Amino acid sequence: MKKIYYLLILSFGWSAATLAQVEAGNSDNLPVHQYTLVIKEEIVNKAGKQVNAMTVNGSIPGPTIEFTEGEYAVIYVKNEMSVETSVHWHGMLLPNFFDGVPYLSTPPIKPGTTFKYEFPLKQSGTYWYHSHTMLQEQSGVYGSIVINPKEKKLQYDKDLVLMLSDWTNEKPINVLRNLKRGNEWYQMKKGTSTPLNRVIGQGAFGAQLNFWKQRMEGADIADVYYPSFLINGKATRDYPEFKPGEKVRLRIINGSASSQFWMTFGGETPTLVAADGKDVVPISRNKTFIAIAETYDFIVTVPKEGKMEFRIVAQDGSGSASAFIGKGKILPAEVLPKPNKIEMMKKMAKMDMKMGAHALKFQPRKDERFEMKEEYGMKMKGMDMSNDAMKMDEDTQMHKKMGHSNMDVETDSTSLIKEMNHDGMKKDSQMKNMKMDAMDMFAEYKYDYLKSPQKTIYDKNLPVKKNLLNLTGNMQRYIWSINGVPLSETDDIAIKSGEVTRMTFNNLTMMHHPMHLHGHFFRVINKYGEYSPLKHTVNVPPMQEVTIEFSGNNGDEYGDWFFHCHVLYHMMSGMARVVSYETPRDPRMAKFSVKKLIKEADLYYKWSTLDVASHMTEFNFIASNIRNQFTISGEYGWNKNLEAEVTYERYLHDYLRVFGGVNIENEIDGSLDEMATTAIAGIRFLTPYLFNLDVRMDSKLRPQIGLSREILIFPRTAVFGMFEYQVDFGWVNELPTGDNFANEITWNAGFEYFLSRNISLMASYDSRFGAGGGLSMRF
Ligand SMILES: [Cu+2]
Repeated sequence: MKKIYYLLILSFGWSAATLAQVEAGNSDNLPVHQYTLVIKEEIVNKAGKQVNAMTVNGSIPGPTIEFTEGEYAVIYVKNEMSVETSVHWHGMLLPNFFDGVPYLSTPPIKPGTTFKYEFPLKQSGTYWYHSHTMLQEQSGVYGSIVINPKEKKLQYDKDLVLMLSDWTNEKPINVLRNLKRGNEWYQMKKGTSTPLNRVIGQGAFGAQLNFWKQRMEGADIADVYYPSFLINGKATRDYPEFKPGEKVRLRIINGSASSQFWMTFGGETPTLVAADGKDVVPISRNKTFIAIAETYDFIVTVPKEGKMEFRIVAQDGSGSASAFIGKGKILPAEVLPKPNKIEMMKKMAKMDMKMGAHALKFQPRKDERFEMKEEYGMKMKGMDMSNDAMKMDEDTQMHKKMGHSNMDVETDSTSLIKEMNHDGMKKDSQMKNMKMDAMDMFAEYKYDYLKSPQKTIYDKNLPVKKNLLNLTGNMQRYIWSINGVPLSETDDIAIKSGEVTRMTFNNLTMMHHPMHLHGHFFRVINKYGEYSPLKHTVNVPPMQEVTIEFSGNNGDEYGDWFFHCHVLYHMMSGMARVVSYETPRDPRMAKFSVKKLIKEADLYYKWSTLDVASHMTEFNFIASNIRNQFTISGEYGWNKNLEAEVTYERYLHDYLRVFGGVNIENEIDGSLDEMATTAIAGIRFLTPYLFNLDVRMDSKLRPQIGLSREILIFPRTAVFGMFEYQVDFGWVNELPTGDNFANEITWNAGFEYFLSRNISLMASYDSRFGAGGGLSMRF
């Protein structure tokens, strides 16, 4: 009886506390607007296959939650899954505790529990929410947020939210595992691989050599194969309910895990009115790029006759989706050509630039940001591109001169070249043209169509703190980082209220990175200078530089905010930071260690391969995280030759690792009677031109050097080869009398034909096992 009484008091106490919390948070007594979101594991069919997914209120995407500016949002998130979850409110200005990054700012939502988020709505516009736990966003945990302004300023009749996303039938963790192991299947499946025959066919062999020399395979746009791209959960959507002549505000959100899109519109040219939730100076515009996590609002007019197409195409041209607004005959949107990666390689190879900046450094604690920027990237001598100390107004000037996609490039480059000459650059004009070419390649990604209606410049008296962030990555191992340092090896970036933080992103990779800062809006410095637009996510194109600045976030200047690339697989591979006001940690977070979040970006991934052929069988197992790798391998020839090896290796930086382990080999050719077990130690190194070099010494003091390489020669066919040379000077073993040394050469060569993601046909000749063919399977 006493117990029940006690429980009653407890539960009463709890509800009183909840009320008090509402009152505490809602100190201005704002009208409360409440939603409940239920996250569940369900089987769905989005691309021709029943797969496990995660839904919000039973659907993918989740529901649109709609508010009015000035309300107080109370959102209950109920976790009905077997794993923990979280919800982040993307682009919202809110108290740090409700930002929704588990273990950093907000407690994770354990299975079977409900978490209550609450915050005042200080803004209006189009935003979205998504899980911030592991790869759950790819599984379906995302939806849209619409906040109506107190006073409607824009003229339109109706709203339509268009949530864009990418869909995979694979488990997202397997997608990342395949990226980590370097499985080339996704590019093959998409038809975006660049085998040697195509490279040579397009006269780009020289460019290919240039890339290989810098340890790069080639130009890359998107890593993952998606069987379907979705608009509001489907590849094709029809909205016949809109009447001819009506003005519809399309609220477009890119909720993809790793796909960026080009958007095109049929019918009348639409008007772009907002970006990332903020109004912009309205501009009539059709073809527009939308990076991951960005939002754009366009006002379209429903055609008098027919239905207009809204079309998205993945940046690499690997797929599209369409929505139709209105009724009748289709007014098609422009179909964009597929980008030619080999042409891109040719252009990039012509540029005077150095690729292959480290994604993993030998000394992660050493500040080498400026050296890194100096050494890698595009060399624009005469233009002060390598100097971070560039003043803001100069920056603006330069952007003006470089112009943007829609401007006459000729005039633009001429004035820029004049400027360069003025700065004392004396180079032949051909060189300049090449560089202009290179800049033009990414000119269409510039944000020069966005102008804020109000000045966004900060008080000139505020101190400015500059930060250079080189965006770095390694495609071979799929490690992404900032300044060569992944999240797991770094400290927070300290910021202060009352100062301006100016960050320059210098992308040293071949991929685009949509960088997102939680809880803040930043100015993306563009040609409009003082009127530069405010955004929460900014895309940084390959080998390009973008500067942003921010100061505070509307009264919530405390706590730790996550800051990361919004390509989910890049974030989960280390391209993230914590930006901290360095205020005491919220006591409600005491039980939750941030280490848990940081570890998520440094997990071990495991994979194996098994070859079964007429002459031999081979097994390989690898477990690998950012710095460490364990390998178990065994080869057995039916002619009774065997070699097995277990090694541990440590990555000192991207290309260099030290290793140690044990090797077992038969002593006499064709007989397993005598087995030799030796300890081995050495280094492994990825050389320019992408050869794997293995230099080792065994416990019998026999040095050995090995070299291996694999090259894709046709769309689905790769050739591979390995060469090992071992010398025995008789320091331990006794050599036959009269011999100063003995040597052993081992080699193999063969080809592999990819049948599917996990199965290949293979044929090879091996100096130990002879010739044969069979199957190669990946697990
Ligand atoms: Cu990225």
